[in-house]
Amino acid sequence: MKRRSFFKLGAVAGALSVFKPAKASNLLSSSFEGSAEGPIILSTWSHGLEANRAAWNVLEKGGKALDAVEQGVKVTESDLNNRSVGIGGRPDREGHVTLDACIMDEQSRCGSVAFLEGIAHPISVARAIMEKTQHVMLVGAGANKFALDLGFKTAKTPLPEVKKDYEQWKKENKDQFKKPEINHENHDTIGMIAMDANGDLSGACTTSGWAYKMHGRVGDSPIIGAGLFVDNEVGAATATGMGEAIIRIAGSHTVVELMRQGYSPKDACKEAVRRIISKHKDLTNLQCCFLAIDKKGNYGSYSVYSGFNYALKTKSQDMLVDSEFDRNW
Ligand code: SD4
Repeated sequence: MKRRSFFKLGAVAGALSVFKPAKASNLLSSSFEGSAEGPIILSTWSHGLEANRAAWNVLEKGGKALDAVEQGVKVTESDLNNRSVGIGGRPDREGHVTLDACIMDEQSRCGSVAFLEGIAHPISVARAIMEKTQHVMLVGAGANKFALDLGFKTAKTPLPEVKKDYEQWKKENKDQFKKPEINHENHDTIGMIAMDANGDLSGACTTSGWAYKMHGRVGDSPIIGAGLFVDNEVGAATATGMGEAIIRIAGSHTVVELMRQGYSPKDACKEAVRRIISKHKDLTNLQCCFLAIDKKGNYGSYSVYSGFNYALKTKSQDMLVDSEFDRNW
């Protein structure tokens, strides 16, 4: 089936969502947010714009989506000013910056790393686990040893300025078990999904996770099926936001399976958000966002609260799109 050409409903929905504090579902009746021909890259949040451009350098030369997503999210991992991806990230409650990442390709091969410390590119460690071991996931000391054995670049974390913020946070937060806060101020995981010129899909997701989390906590981002899922027959999805809620509904896998059943990417994301909302009595600060693409190049997103946006890159587009959402903050 021929792919439809892009139309700017996503941008229109975004503009409306800025000006009208109503449920976005009331604003746009189309079940499609957008559609593109040829290679396409989608990634979460505004840092995705720069990441997408690096990924595009791979795809425009006819490269594979797998290489594109790895190169793309590495840009964000390298950004020392980014406080929730890579080695510039914020630490857990005990002062450790623990990094989570995963990658998945068109053959359903996948690699994942969690609770990794002091390694500059968790996404490449995840890829090495996928390509060089019989396993899918390595965590903690074993993952660190694996990365060091392969000669991965190291870094001292937390960065001095991040440590200063952490010391301040400790003074102000004596109650270590206070309710988590993931809102429009403190989110930044990058999830990237891409389709190459061959029509093959891959995805990558990388984060330092929820700032000041419990030591040992792992979120959705490195969990295949939660923070990321790719099925080359159907589509790909990634997630950002409160990892615990996303894991509970196996979020990204749910989105891909809904697309298999015929849901558009946007409607699949919306249904995943509906499930999250229905399973939580208290939605305070419970932001969760999904972003998806199908095999025809249709894409869409949906979030619990307003404020989520994603970066889109195609041959003719390089833009940030505001997601539709269920409720305003
Ligand atoms: C986590 N999902 O560790 C990540 C955090 C995130 O936007 O995406 N924040 O739960």
